[in-house]
Amino acid sequence: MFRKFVIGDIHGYYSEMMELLEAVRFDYKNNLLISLGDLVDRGPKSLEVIEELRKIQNFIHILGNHDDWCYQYLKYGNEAIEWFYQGGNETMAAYNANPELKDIHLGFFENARLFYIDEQSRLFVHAGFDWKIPFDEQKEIKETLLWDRTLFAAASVYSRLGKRFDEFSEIFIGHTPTQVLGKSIPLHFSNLWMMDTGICHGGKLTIMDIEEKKYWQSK
Ligand SMILES: [Mn+2]
Repeated sequence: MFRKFVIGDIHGYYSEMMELLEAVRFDYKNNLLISLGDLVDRGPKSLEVIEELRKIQNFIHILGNHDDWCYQYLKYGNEAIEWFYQGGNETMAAYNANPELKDIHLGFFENARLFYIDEQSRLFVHAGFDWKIPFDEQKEIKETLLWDRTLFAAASVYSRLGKRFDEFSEIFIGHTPTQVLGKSIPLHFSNLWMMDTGICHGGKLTIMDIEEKKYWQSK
């Protein structure tokens, strides 16, 4: 069976990612994994996370803001000061210790997408989008897709009003940890799923079966 999974922000937590791939018996050849981005920084093994994900045949990488910082570093040597203080320091050090991975990972990041819409009209994006404007008018506005924190707030209002985001059947985002709402499980508001359950904020890492909505979390 072709199973499809979505995983929240991994942030270098390699062991927890492996724990989840094993828990779902992930098939590296025949299953699909969609990452909502922010693979690197903060956790102990950013480069190992990428090395592992490179082995998956059907892997879709949605670019996160941390991934973009890392990409800008690998491509142009940019050492963004805000990145440095949010885990980039350790990631840069890891690349300096493993320079042979720089070009390989640059290629990996170049395959990332700003968003993905599947055949069932589900949207996967790192942070969100401006829900007041049609998606088509903003689908290339990287800043919004990578940094938004208004969509989840709108979704929580929508869920109370019984409204939904009509352009998509479902929306999956990372970026804003569920800890901002006091939870460590994926949150479902209206037709939006918040998948960043805050592994680097005292929470957990989560993987979910996209069709069944069954999810698994790191210990
Ligand atoms: Mn993020």
